[in-house]
Parts: sequence; structure tokens; C-alpha cells
Amino acid sequence: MTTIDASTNQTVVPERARWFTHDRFGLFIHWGIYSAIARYGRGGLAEWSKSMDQISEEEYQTYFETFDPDLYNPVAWAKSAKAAGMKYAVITTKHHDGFCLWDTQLTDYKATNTPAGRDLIREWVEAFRAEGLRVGFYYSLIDWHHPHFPLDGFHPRREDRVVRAEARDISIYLEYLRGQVRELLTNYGPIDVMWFDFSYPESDWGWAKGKGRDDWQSEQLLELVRQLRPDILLNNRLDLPAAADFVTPEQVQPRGWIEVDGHRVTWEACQTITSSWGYDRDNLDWKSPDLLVRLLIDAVSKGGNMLLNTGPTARGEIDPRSQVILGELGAWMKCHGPAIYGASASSFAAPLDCRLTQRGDRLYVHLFSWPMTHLFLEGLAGKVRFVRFLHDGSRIRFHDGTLAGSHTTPSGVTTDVLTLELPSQRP
Ligand code: FUL
Repeated sequence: MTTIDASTNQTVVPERARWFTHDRFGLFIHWGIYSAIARYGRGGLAEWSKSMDQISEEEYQTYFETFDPDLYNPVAWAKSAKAAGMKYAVITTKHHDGFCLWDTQLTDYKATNTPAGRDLIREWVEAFRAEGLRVGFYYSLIDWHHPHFPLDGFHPRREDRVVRAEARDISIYLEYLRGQVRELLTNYGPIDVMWFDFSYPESDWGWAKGKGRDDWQSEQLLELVRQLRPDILLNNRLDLPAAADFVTPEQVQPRGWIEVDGHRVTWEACQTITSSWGYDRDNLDWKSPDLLVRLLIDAVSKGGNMLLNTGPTARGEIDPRSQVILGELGAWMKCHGPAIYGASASSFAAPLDCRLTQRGDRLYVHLFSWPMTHLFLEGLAGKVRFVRFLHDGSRIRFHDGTLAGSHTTPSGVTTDVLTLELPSQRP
């Protein structure tokens, strides 16, 4: 986990996480046979449909038997991510429905047995690596397909009496889970991020009630991950706080730095472009590129990353509407990348409706609304050599104090304010 050096206020990031706190912006991909359902279930998340709508095995099996992503082109996905300015990507190898996108030897419930007929993860890893992106695996601890996964309050079969009468042995499921993690971390070269989801400790939901991490045998899982890939970055959803490299606020921006036990930690906000993770054809809740840019800036200004999700279609394409948005983010990143990559929170105070990011001795001021001709920056008088717009490098006039050429406020009090003289229109 990250700590802060009190003398410099700089974060001290462990060696293995350096790339992560530098790169800041990644692509999250939720893809599976639920992409064919393409609508949100009662819970509002397409990938949760099987549980939320209690879809029968028979119906869900048809999505498996007809899964035919004939347009799947991970090279195109990787190029879109790269052009958007993203530096890493995380894909669902298996979501809660238990469907595996790779050629696992531990179940038949996998992409190679659908009309897709291929290891979708292998191609994905190769394509993203070829574009120079780092790669991560999302892996769900929850599994509604495995016969020994507990019949908890989320399970699609939770109300089926016959199924409820069946004996279930969690140890068999845990063996399976560890075996799958072993496959994922040995068969695809050095994976950069392991994104587990999720262990719901101490919750009132079903079988994990009051037990949580012990039942997942998270410690053993952690040991396995570290033994196979000592340098992999691990998220916090195993609920072993001391072992996590980063924490994962979901669909929410923290108010400031995130602290765990009094220490500032490395974090990554995961955000959706629509309100669903899985592809949802009729969703109208699209975030604008402008909002997404702000979310990214906001994250970096608080020392965090953003992992932005898209849910590809059942035919294997990134939704064209998402592609347009990714393109616009790329145009912004092209100009403003220096304020994001390698940047972090600043110890200077941000004016109202602004965010500050800082990289070494460069301070970046992000204006979410356009000020009335002047912007006052506290604590910066006498500290700044040059001020310019980032998009075109053109200079911005500035002076110390709130009045041109003086260090005094109108009432004559000396201040530590730096004033920027801005054009009346946002360029
Ligand atoms: C959650 C999951 O339940 C959602 O479906 C999604 O994968 C999100 C990133 O994590 O906990």
C-alpha cells in the first residue's frame, strides 16, 4: 500500500505499483454470455441478470449455446483503448455467472465449447500486450454455475426447492477456484493485475453471513497468487486489507485521498460509461465525455486511478457509442496527458470548482467552470515562473497578490495569492 512521506508530502509507492500510479487510466471490460441478454435486470446491471431475474438454467443455456462473437477483434479493442490514452486494461475472465472466457481445463462451461470456439482471453492478452498496454484479469469469486457454490441470497436458484435440497461442498468449489487462478496466472505470461470480485465479508447476504473472508480461504488464495506472481498488483476485494495493493471504490468518487488505518492508500475508481457493466442495449444513462474527463481528473487530483468500463456486444464489438466516447477521451488525453500520467494530488489548495494535479514541480489547474477573468491560487505567490494553457502552450499572464503588480489585497493585507489573468472566454 501507498504511504505518505510527511516531509515532502509525496506518496511512497512500492516498486511493483509504480507503473500503476503513473499510468492512471485503464479500460475495464465486462464481457460474457450475459452480453446477449443486453438489458438490465431488476438490479440495474446487465451482468447480474441471471441472479436478479432468476433466469432458469434452460434459458441461460441458450445464451451459452448461441454465443457467437463473430466480430470479436481484440486488436481493434486494444487500439481503441490505446487511442483513448489508456495504459492498461482489465477483462472479466469469469463473472458471477461462472462462464469462462478462457480454455480452462477445469470445466466445460467455457468459450471454447460455444460457437465462439476459441480461447478469447489468450487473443485478448496478446492483442493488448502488442499495443503496449498492461493486462489484468477480473475473476469472480462468486459462481452461480458451479454445483458446489453455496446457495446464497444472490444465487439464481435460491428459491428452487429441489436445488435447495442438493448437498453442496464448498471445499470442492474452493479447489476449483484455486485451480482456475493457477491456470490464469501460469498460462498467459506475466499478468499485471489480479482483480478479484468479491468476498462480501460480514454481510447479511446468505452463506457468507458473519464469516466472509474465512470462508473464501482468502489467505490461501493470496499465498497462491503471490507464489505464482510476486509482482502482480492485487485489488482489495479478497478483504485482506494489508495484502491489497489498491482499493476499488465502485461507481463513486471519494471526497479526497483514501485512507486505510490512517494511511493514504493507492486506489482506483471503477466507473461505467452507462449505468451497467455488461452490455445493455437500451440503457440511456450515458455519461458524457466531459463528465468522464472530470471523473478522471478528479481521481488523479485525489491520488487515484480510473478504470473505465465498457461492455462489448454479444457479437464481440465495443458498442459504437462507447467507441465515439473513447475517441473523444483520446482527443482530450492527447493534449492533457501530462496533467494525468505521473501526476498526483497536490498539497496546494484548489480554488472553488477546480482540481489540481501535480507532477514534480509542474502544477496543473483544471477549471471545471470558467472563472470571472481572474483565478486566485492560494499559497503560490513567488513560486511560479511561467503559466500556460496546456492545450496550445500559450502563456497566461499572472502576478503575485490579488492586485496587478502588488502583493497586497485592496485592504492592504499582504497575501500569498497568485493571480491568473484569464481570457473572458474558455479557449
Ligand atoms: C461488482 C460486481 O458485482 C459487478 O457486476 C461489477 O463486476 C463490478 C465491477 O463489481 O461487485
